[in-house]
Amino acid sequence: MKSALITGVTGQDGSYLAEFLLEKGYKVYGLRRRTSTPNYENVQAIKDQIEWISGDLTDLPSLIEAVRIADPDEVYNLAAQSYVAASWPQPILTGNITALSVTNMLEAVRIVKPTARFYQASSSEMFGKVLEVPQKETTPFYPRSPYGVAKVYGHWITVNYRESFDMFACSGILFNHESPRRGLEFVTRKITDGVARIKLGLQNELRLGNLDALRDWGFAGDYIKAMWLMLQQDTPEDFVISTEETHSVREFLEVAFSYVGLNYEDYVVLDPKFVRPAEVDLLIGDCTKAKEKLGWKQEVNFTQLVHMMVDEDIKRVQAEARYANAMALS
Ligand code: NDP
Ligand code: GDR
Repeated sequence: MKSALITGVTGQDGSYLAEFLLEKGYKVYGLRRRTSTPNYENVQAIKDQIEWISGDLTDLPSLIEAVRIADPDEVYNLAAQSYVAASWPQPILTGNITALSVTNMLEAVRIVKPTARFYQASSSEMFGKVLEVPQKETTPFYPRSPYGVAKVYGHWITVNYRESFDMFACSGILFNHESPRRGLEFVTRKITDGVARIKLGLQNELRLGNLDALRDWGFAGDYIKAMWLMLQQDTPEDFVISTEETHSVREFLEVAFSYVGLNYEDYVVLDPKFVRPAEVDLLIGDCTKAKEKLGWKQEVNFTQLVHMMVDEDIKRVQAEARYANAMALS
């Protein structure tokens, strides 16, 4: 039985990856950090199948202990301060977790189990300012946020450990990927949650920032398969994972609102609070290398993704409303 250690297992990608690896017969160890109110929402269905290890990405001793306990064949380093907008008000925290802590994780693996295969969650945010379209593995980086800068560090330190210590370490440069488990502050989920609340009469407007930003949006459940495929290769390499299509925030709004018979222009309010100090205007990835070498391909397209997220949010908001009504009557 193979074993895998996942950091960030309670997040969107970690939860899908854990389910995928459990189905493949892996023993899955999940690193969880201490919080005063633990949140297992994404992993509720598999919580008892995960071997939980306490630790924090910023705390090297806890990571050394985690690798010692798990003795993993594969390590997936998904934990991060992953919200770009929060990286301006919290640049040091973002640097500590999203950048420097990648070295903590690599050190823990190098010290305890250097033969383990290591996956680093790199990001299309590293491309930032548009220098080439579409973006691929050889496109230069020009990050536009403290988050993007931190991810560039995480990316290069992973390359460096591969080259310095001959470790099987690789980075997936993943473009935006979404799902019903996406955090509520990210624009896609903010929109689908808003659509559900507006449709059910619980909200009457949706406040957003830049509607012209273009993103290459895929489904998280497809993307975690690429992470696994990268660690099954003969040699460690970095891969872009994307859908090769780009859509604006405005297009996402159109598809989401029209799906429930509404016009987004009647509800969306532009709010400068959500406009960023520097923006990534256009992301579209070329994942030819992944298609050819990994045999990876996306299964869920843009419209299916938006509809899936709206459907799930309507179900969830309805259930919450029913519960609130029942509590009010009891
Ligand atoms: P999420 O924000 O959903 O999950 C982040 C996870 O990291 C959570 O489990 C969180 O734990 C954990 N975490 C944060 N800080 C620490 C810490 N100090 N110690 C231990 N755990 C910590 O992110 P996603 O699942 O969307 O993304 C996974 C990774 O992929 C991230 O590194 C992200 O930056 C990167 N990425 C994501 C893309 C996307 O479109 N989703 C695209 C490209 C890269 P807790 O539950 O306690 O908060
Ligand atoms: P992003 O995702 O920054 O691409 O990072 P996000 O959904 O936050 O923003 C996408 C685009 O939408 C615009 N936008 C808004 N965004 C948010 N969150 N809220 C709003 O109200 C709003 N209005 C407009 C943004 O300006 C931006 O252009 C995600 C994260 O998952 C990262 O961790 C990951 O590395 C990258 O994707 C690839």
